[in-house]
Amino acid sequence: MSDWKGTVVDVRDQGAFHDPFIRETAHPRCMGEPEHGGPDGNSHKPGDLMVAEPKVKTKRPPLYKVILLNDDYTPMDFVVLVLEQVFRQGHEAALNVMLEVHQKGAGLAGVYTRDVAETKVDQVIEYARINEYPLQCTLEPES
Ligand code: TYC
Repeated sequence: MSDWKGTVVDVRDQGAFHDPFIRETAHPRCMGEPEHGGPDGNSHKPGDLMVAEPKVKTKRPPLYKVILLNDDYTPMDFVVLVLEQVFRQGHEAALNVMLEVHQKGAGLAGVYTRDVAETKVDQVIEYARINEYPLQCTLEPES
């Protein structure tokens, strides 16, 4: 399946070439004056179809850091397990993050889009709660 997101525009009336909504950066293959050869060597005349680039630019969604917080009661092994299970970290990475949180008070568990980050926070807090540990984590915008 093609993932091309351009638009096919009917240029039956020649004015379509001057449509202010078709940006000058439309693909050169599709440009060229009616009745003359375009840069691609093809002629373009009324009734031809031309191709315009998509007018809507997509933006990357904002990202959020999930920060794990230290406390005096949650066992280290449980924190490592959370990092492995919820944040899909390998054992060594999980151990290092847990130690960083333990020593510095907070540490980065992962970076995600808002919905995913919120779900991870909920999972950590719920997982800790049913095990009766006070483990907490929070969200913060990536930058
Ligand atoms: N400080 C805890 C202890 O000594 C371990 C711990 C590490 C707790 C990281 C929370 O996010 C945490 N058992």
